[in-house]
Amino acid sequence: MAKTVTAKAHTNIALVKYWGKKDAALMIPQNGSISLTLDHFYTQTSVTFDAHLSADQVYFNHQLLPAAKAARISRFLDLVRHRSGQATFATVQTENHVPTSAGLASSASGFAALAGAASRAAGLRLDAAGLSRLARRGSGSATRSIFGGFVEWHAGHDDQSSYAEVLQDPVNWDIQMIAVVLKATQKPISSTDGMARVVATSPYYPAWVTTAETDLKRMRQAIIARDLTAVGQIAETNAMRMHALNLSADPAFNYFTADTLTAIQAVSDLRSHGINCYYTLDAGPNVKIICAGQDTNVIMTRLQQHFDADQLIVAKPGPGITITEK
Ligand code: 2P0
Repeated sequence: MAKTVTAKAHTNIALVKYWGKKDAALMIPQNGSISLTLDHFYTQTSVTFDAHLSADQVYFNHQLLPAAKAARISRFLDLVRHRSGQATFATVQTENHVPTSAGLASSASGFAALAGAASRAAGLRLDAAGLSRLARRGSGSATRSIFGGFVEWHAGHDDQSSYAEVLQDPVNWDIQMIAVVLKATQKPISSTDGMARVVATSPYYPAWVTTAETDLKRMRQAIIARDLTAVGQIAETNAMRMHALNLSADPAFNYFTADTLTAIQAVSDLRSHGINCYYTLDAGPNVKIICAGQDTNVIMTRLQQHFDADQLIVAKPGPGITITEK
């Protein structure tokens, strides 16, 4: 009997962002990044290599995906087959507990879980850094979702040197994110294409790489000091600089909707009333608010002037990947 391996990986939100590749084939980023893994959003994926199959079968939330939609997963499985000397196709069952394609980084938890399940099912025994390197080949942000808590992805310069590690886990101080889940319109451009356009055309890109280095240094210190204000300020500025790259690309693009700007304004208002909260934004309309648990009620009350309660999700720091065999 072929063995089935199941992995569960949580999503992460970058506080210092990855936005640009140095090497698209190997997924080597232009700069390092730092993230917080969240407990609320995760992907659970089971992989079984099966000699009876004539093609990979990928089920997403119990629906069989057409080959075209499963192509990125099959390419990733090819990499695992190549490394393990495995020649057979696989059944992949994925359940996503992340709003898909809404800027809540489902590719991060998705490829981290796939890397964990597929590598173990194929007989590879990778340590955490090895898993992180493998997940990177699926999607850059997945590099970080192997680990829990605060995580840093070292940019590196080749396959071996580009991987993530834990900065702080468990996170035993009061920091959380409130995700404001906004109506997802059609994404204007994928992350992969958006960042490639920015690297190729934004005149500000060299400044991004330089300031990211400074942000990484300051963010590491802020995390060690358990300084919510510093974490929030650095993250907010870094996020807006990332989005400024998009606005300065040729042709320009952005991921904001009117609701995004409403949520940003609400955070600024709260702050002017003495509430210590900050926002970050990824490749989608959603706003993630960095704050302390003790301020949850006041922030929720303010946001509910504009948004429904079910659009507001409180997420605490979450764990690293778990892998089980049966
Ligand atoms: C991040 N994002 O650091 C950045 C910030 C979104 C904004 O990584 O091309 O799906 O698969 O490596 O990882 C989202 O892009 O892109 C992302 P690929 P990915 O979290």
